[in-house]
Amino acid sequence: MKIYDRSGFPNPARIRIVLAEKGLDNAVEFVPVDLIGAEHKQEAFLSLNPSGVIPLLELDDGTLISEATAITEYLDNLDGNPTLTGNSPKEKALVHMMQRRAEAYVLDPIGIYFHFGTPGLGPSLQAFKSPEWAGRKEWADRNRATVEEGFRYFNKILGSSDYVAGEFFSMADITLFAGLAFGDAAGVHVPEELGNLIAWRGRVNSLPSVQNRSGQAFLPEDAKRLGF
Ligand SMILES: N[C@@H](CCC(=O)N[C@@H](CS)C(=O)NCC(=O)O)C(=O)O
Repeated sequence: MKIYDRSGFPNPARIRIVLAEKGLDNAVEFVPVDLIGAEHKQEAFLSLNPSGVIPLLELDDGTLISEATAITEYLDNLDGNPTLTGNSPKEKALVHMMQRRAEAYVLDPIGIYFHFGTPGLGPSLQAFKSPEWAGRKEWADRNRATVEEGFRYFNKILGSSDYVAGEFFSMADITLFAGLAFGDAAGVHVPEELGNLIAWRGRVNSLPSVQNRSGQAFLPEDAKRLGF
């Protein structure tokens, strides 16, 4: 298997955590994609993934799977013992629902804020992601407000369960964790008063799969270069 990704970025890091959780670190070859140079917006990459984003999984038979959730489902089911996407029908439904909320309330809008409200990954990519237009700042601010509301929502959820979709670590936690890391890189931090969310983040951060995601940290080199 090959995974097209970029060291240190939040969505690829979701898959690094999954690989570590499932003991599959050595089963994949990583193919680096130059996001800052907009390699993923060129025809060669778009022919593999028309969405123009990473991560992208390529199986040995040539099958291409994009979307972190779809890749996670595939990897989680390979050993016949899905631990991250739910085992029973009820667990599967709850993980799916909460992971989608983590994307919709936090990870996706933080991505929009990052690209529309900050210099993003620099001029080469901004030309594709966020061309100049009058409503740009307002769109960024609206998405930032969605993220801040999302933080409060998950703080409430985590007041009555240890993890986002119940009492076990799942794909929903991975999505939210990536969202918080992306938020930090974009300057949207979890407020101190959201104690449940902060405590949960500490618990997730200490998991071996998160500590040891193939030596990757979130946004380190590129974030520094861009001055975050
Ligand atoms: N919904 C996608 C989101 C993937 C995504 O946005 N990846 C980022 C990297 S963290 C990316 O490729 N950004 C570059 C761009 O949007 O041009 C998924 O779950 O895989």
